[in-house]
Amino acid sequence: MDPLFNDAWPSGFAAPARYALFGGGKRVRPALCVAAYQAVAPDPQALGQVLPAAAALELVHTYSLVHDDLPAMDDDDERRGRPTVHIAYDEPTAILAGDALLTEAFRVLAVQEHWSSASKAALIGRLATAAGYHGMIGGQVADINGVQTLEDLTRLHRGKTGALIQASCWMGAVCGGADAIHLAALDAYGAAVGLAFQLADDLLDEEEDAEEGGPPSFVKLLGAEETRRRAVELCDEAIGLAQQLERPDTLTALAQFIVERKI
Ligand code: GRG
Repeated sequence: MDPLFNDAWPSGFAAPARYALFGGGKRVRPALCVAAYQAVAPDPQALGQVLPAAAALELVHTYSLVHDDLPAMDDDDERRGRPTVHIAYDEPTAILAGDALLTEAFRVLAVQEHWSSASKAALIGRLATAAGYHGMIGGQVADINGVQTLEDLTRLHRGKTGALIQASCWMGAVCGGADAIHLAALDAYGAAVGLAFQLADDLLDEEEDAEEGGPPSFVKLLGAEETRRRAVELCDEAIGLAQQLERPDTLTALAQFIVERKI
C-alpha cells in the first residue's frame, strides 16, 4: 500500500492529515478488523488481504475525531494529550483534513485489485452505511438533538460509536472469505463489542459526566454498577460468539480489552 498523505502537493496539507492519523490512537477498529479476518481466513498470515480495509476504518474514525473536535461540534482543544487539529493548524485546515481522511478511506478500498468486485462493493457499501446517515452521522445528529431515554441513548450509541466498530468486524470477515454463518457471528460479535465500548467509555468518563446538566450517559441513566454489569454481559456474549470461529483468541482478548481498558 502507498504511504498515506505523503505528497508534496497540495503544499502543507500532508502534515495536518498525518498529524491526525498518527497521533497515538488505540487502533481498536483496525485491530478488530484484522482479528476478524484472522479468525476465519484460510491463510491468516496473508495480511495484504485485510490491511487496506483496516486502514480505511481508521481513516474514517480519524476524520470523525477531527470533525468532532471542531468549534461547531464539541469544541475541544486537546485530544490524546495534544492540541486538536484546528488548534495545531487552523479550522479550515481541520475541516479539509477531515474531508480528505474520509474520502481517502473510500479511495483506499476502491483501488485494491485483490478483492472480487462483489467483495469490494460490499466493503465500500458497509463502510458508507456505518459512517453515514444510518450510522455514525445519524448517531451524532441524535446526540446534538438530545435524548432522554435509555432506548434512545442506546440507539444513538449503536450509531455514533457502535456502527463503525461493528463494521470493522464484518469487513474483516468479508476480507477473510467468511461463510454466511461466520459472517453473522462476527457481525453479532461486532454489535456486542460496539455497545460495550461505549458503556466502558461512559464508565471511564464517570467523573466528568457527573456534572449537573451534562448530556445523558449510561452511567447517569443506569448507575455505574449496572453499566459495568451490562458491559461485562456484552463482553461475555461477544466471547461466546467468537467461540464459533476457528481462531477466536484475539477476538476474545479484544472483547476483554474493550471492557476492561483504562484508556
Ligand atoms: C461532519 C462537521 C461534521 C462532524 C461530524 C463524524 C462526527 C462529526 C462525529 C462522530 C462522533 C464520534 C467522534 C464518535 C466516536 C466516539 C468515540 C468513542 C471516540 C473515541 O474512540 P477511541 O477511544 O479513540 O477508539 P482513539 O483515540 O483510541 O482512536
